[in-house]
Parts: sequence; C-alpha cells; structure tokens
Amino acid sequence: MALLSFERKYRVRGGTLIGGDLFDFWIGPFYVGFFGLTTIFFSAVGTALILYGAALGPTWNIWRISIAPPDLSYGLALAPLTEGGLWQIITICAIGAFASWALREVEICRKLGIGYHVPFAFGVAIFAYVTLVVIRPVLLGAWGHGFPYGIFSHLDWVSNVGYQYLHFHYNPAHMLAVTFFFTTTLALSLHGGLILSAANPGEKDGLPPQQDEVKTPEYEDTFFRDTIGYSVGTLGIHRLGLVLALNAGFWSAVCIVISGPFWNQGWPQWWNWWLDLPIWS
Ligand code: 07D
Ligand code: 07D
Ligand code: U10
Repeated sequence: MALLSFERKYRVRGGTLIGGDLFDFWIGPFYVGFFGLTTIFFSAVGTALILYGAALGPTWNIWRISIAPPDLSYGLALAPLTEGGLWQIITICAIGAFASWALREVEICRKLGIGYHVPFAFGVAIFAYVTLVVIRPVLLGAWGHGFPYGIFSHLDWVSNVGYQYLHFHYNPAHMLAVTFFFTTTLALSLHGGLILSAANPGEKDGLPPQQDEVKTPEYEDTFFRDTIGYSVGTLGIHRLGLVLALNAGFWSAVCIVISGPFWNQGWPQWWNWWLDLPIWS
C-alpha cells in the first residue's frame, strides 16, 4: 500500500491514553494528541527559560552559554531563579517534555496496533538523564550534583566528575556501558552492510545495479554461517540491536549512580577486592 493511502486508512480516531477525541488530530505530518500539546508546552517554556538565563549570563556564544544548577549549599531546597532556580525549572520542563514525547509515541503505537518497543527504548534514555539530574543528586543530598545545561560546560562536568574518582575507566559499570556502546555500533554496521549488500549487489555480469535481483535472507544467513559459523537471523539481529543499545544506556545510568552514593573512593581502589582475595595469602 502506498504510504499516503496507508496514512488515510490508519489516521482514524482512537487509541488515546487521555483526552479522548479532543486532541486526536494531525497538523501536517505530525500527530498532536494531548501529549503533543504538553510536549510543545514544556519545550517552549524550557527553551524560553534557557534564553532568559542566557540573557542574564555573560555570553551569547552558543558554545559557552550555560545554566548552572544551584550551589551545593542549597542542598535539596529550591534556589532563587538566578542562583540555580532556573536550572531547577528547566529540569522539570525537560523531564515533562521527554515524558510527554514518550507517551505521544505510545499513543501512536496504540493507533497503529504495534508494540511499545520504541517508547520503551526512549524511556531508557530518559532514565539515564533522570539518573544524572534527579536520582543521583537526591542520593547525594544536593541539586548541585546535576550537570549544567551548556554545550561545553556539560563536558567540563563530565571531565571533573570523572577525575573526582581518579580514573573513571576503572568503574566496572562504565566498562560494561562502553562495551555495549561499541558493540551496538559494530552490530549496526554489520547489519547495515549486510542489508545493503543483499539489496543492492552492485554491478555484476554487466548488469546495472537496479536490474539485479534482491537476495533473500538465505543469502544473508549463509554469509554469516560461512564467516563465523552462525547466523542470528533476520528478526534476531533487530532484537540483538535493541538489547545491546538498551544495555548501553542502562549501564551508563548504573555507572554514574554508583559513583558517590555507593562508592566514594577512586575507582582504581575498587579493584582492591581482587588483591584482597584470600587465595593470595
Ligand atoms: C544525533 C540525535 C540529535 C540530538 C542532538 C542533540 C541540544 C542541546 C542546548 C545550548 C546523539 C541536540 C542538543 C538540544 C542544546 C543548549 C542549552 C543524538 C543525536 C544533535 N548531552 N555529551 C553532545 C546532550 C550528557 C557528552 C552533543 C543532551 C551527559 C560528551 C550535544 C543531554 C554526559 C559529548 C549533546 C546530554 C554527556 C557530548 C552531541 C541530556 C553523558 C560530546 C549529542 C539531555 C551522557 C558531544 C560538545 C549527540 C559534543 C556531546 C547533548 C547529556 C557527555 C550538544 C541533550 C551529562 C562527552 N551532547 N552528555 O549527538 O560534541 O547525541 O559536545 O542529557 O563529545 Mg552531551
Ligand atoms: C543521558 C542523554 C539522554 C537524552 C534524552 C533526550 C533533546 C531534544 C531536540 C534534536 C545516556 C534529549 C533530547 C534535548 C533535542 C532535537 C529537535 C544518554 C543521555 C533523554 N567514557 N563518563 C559515560 C565513555 C571517560 C564519565 C556514558 C567512553 C573518562 C562520567 C558512556 C570513554 C572520564 C560519565 C561513556 C569515556 C569519564 C560518563 C555516556 C572513552 C572523564 C557520566 C553515555 C573512550 C575524564 C556518563 C549516565 C550515556 C553516564 C558517562 C563512554 C571516558 C567520565 C558509557 C567511550 C575516563 C562522569 N561515558 N568518561 O550515558 O554514565 O548516555 O551518564 O574514553 O555521567 Mg565516560
Ligand atoms: C527507523 C527505522 C526504519 C525506518 C525509519 C527510521 C529508525 C526500517 C521505515 C527512522 C530513522 C531516520 C529517519 C534516520 C535519521 C534519524 C536520526 C539520525 C535520529 C535523530 C533525529 C533527529 C535529529 C531529528 C529530530 C527531529 C525531531 C525530534 C522533530 C521535531 C519536531 C517537532 C518539535 C514537532 C513535534 C510535534 C508535536 C509535539 C505535536 C504537534 C505539534 C505541531 C504540529 C507543531 C505546531 C506548534 C507550534 C508551531 C507552536 C510553537 C512551538 C514551540 C515554540 C515549541 C517548539 C520549541 C522548539 C525549540 C522547536 O528503523 O525502518 O524506515 O525511517
């Protein structure tokens, strides 16, 4: 079915989580829904507050604009607007916008009658963000442990927090997260490469590419059986990709939430458990 006639068929009312038929319509290509409105609301307020904070700050240099969280001395209290209060409201807007976006995805999945895999996956990214700016600061007792909202300033935060634990690479959950990120790119490159190689084999036998046949999944399976002795299969590679990527985000959240709340020495020291094993004595 052509895309446009498909859209005509599925663009009917129903499947909303809240608001019934009230916001159940489209503007151009975009589905609106109750959560479309809340997305627009939170992103508009959050963006306006970032612009306001930038106007108060020393620079309009896009790389250097930064909205800092409150000083540690404010603990978990609300801070005055210009001393971290803006950061606190922007954080509420960001969480509101991300959660709205995920719920709007859920409504679209319900309309289409498909699974909730995509909003679930986005939920893992939201979880990582909430870990950085809510869960860990609450566990440490101060909003000041959140990261500042600025392009370069958030990099400074990552570096400073990393060195606070001497050598962040020794954090075992960071190792897992990094490995999952690397494996995700490996899996996507293998999958993208394999699909393109089967769909568009290139010039062969003097035929221009578009006249060549698209190869079946048997060819794809056989390539990996011949190479590594096993093929995970056409559905399997998508399951694997999702699992790898979600683990990357999940272990990232773990690696930062344990830094401070559950381990406050350098990460190299954590490995002393190995030296302390009774088998060495
Ligand atoms: C390609 C999808 C499109 C999304 C884009 C990001 C904004 C921010 C706001 C000026 C893959 C849009 C950016 C709306 C503008 C203001 C106030 C996604 C794609 C293009 N980071 N980070 C970047 C965010 C954290 C780290 C780039 C966000 C943690 C490092 C961009 C968050 C830590 C490096 C950016 C966030 C951390 C970056 C490219 C939230 C650990 C880089 C991002 C909400 C996770 C890289 C100058 C990208 C860079 C980079 C955005 C959180 C580390 C500005 C929105 C605190 C080490 N981060 N980041 O392509 O070039 O993502 O930085 O959590 O080297 Mg970051
Ligand atoms: C948080 C983003 C959520 C985004 C959302 C959506 C918009 C809309 C609109 C485009 C989690 C935002 C959307 C704003 C945009 C439009 C229209 C994703 C988030 C909800 N590290 N490290 C990680 C590596 C070092 C340190 C994670 C590698 C050093 C600290 C990942 C190396 C030190 C923290 C990772 C390396 C150090 C991390 C980041 C190499 C510094 C964290 C990915 C090769 C001296 C952070 C939860 C992530 C973390 C984190 C990788 C080095 C410190 C595993 C590969 C040794 C302090 N590092 N790191 O989390 O776990 O994504 O955060 O050296 O806090 Mg590290
Ligand atoms: C996959 C796949 C597959 C496919 C695919 C894909 C995965 C095999 C079948 C998809 C993959 C791709 C297309 C590849 C590229 C994708 C990436 C690299 C990922 C990163 C993506 C981006 C960087 C693009 C980001 C763009 C976004 C998020 C869209 C932004 C849109 C909006 C802000 C509008 C959202 C609409 C809402 C909320 C509801 C309705 C509202 C409106 C219509 C707007 C009207 C409102 C106003 C004008 C009011 C003003 C609003 C304000 C002021 C607030 C906005 C604030 C701002 C700061 C902008 O596997 O299968 O193929 O294709």
